[in-house]
Amino acid sequence: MNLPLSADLIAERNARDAEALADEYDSLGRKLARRGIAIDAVKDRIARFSVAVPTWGAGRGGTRFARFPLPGEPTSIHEKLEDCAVIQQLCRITPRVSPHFPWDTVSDYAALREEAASLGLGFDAVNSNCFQDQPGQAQTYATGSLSSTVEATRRQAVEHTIACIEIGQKLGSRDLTVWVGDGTNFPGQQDFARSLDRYLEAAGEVYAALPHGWRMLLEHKLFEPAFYSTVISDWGTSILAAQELGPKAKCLVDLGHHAQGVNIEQIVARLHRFGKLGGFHFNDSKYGDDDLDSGSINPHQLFLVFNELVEAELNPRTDKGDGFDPAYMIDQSHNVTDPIESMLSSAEAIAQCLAKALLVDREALHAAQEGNDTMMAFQALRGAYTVDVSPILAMARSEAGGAIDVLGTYRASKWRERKAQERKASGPGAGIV
Ligand SMILES: [Mn+2]
Repeated sequence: MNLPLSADLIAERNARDAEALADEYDSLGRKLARRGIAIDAVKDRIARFSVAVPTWGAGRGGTRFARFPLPGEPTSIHEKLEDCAVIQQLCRITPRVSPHFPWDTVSDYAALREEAASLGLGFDAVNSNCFQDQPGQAQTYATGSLSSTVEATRRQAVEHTIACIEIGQKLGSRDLTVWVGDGTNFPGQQDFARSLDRYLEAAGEVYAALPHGWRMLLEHKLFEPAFYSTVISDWGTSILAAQELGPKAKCLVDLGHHAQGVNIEQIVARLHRFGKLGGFHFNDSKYGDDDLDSGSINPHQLFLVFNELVEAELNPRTDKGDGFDPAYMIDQSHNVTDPIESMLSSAEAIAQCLAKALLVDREALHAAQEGNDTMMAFQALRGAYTVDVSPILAMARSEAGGAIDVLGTYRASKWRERKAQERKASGPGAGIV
């Protein structure tokens, strides 16, 4: 192992915080025991939880107006892995990275896999890129990709996506996430039915190339970059496409890819009901974006999503050929913060919502639901949501070798300041939007 941060620094900082944590953990343990909940069981479940981080999230994002580079941000897959290893070393629940091609292209993927392993990391779902043109590319994606009216463009998109699967096999991935920006900006621009037909035919070729044990995760998005219609626009289109493609095709829900006010926790329950919940991308939004840090705007919604995920885990749809193994990933754009700090803060917010969902008195909830006792059903959720679970997360982290105070320890490491001296500067256009 070649971990980026000093284990001594983490141990030294933890020693300072350990007594206060033990006190808070014991106090919370007594409170939960009075409710019949064993705090150690919750902590053990949190210790088993993990969420992937995307390689592109390690760099500063931007908007279509500007990107503000951060001194010391990573500019290569190797530096991105290093930063992802810092996140994992501190928080201990982000052991896998999700790569994106061609952004993360290297000549030797076996070596990249070893490099990641030496940093304590593995690889999660591979992501294709059929939404921007690359230098030297034969066909443009301006007409769409898998659904383009141009046959040669569809072929190029299929071949690229299959190439991503082949890279993923070398990296140890088991999932392919497919998001395409295909859609239109004007009424009448394309035929709704024919564009979906073309998508399904091309996606079917990708599906046919899936190796044994692989899943194809279809990520829908309501709008952007297309602003009038999107081919895979919502969970309804997504599940129809997944059902048409076959059992290895599942739906991936990105928290920010819906119309405002849509009940996303209900979508989670619906997809699971039909054995089609394949993954979840975490972020938050205030208006119509998918860019803000997880839990920064509406942590209660995140809790309600986790409440459904915990229900789903307790009730796997084996009858639908589906257990419960969703691919979780943080997917947000860090425009004005240090991406490492944002992902540490987001991983914490995500795990907090899982911990709170684990505290829900399911027996009381189900009894109230069956008895039509609306207020007590709601109180079963509220009673869990209002608990401060941070001592559980901190204890799980520190027992796994992570930091009790992740942000304080990260800042004390002066990682970014050191990297600003060592790494070459990134340009204003080098980021991911
Ligand atoms: Mn996403």
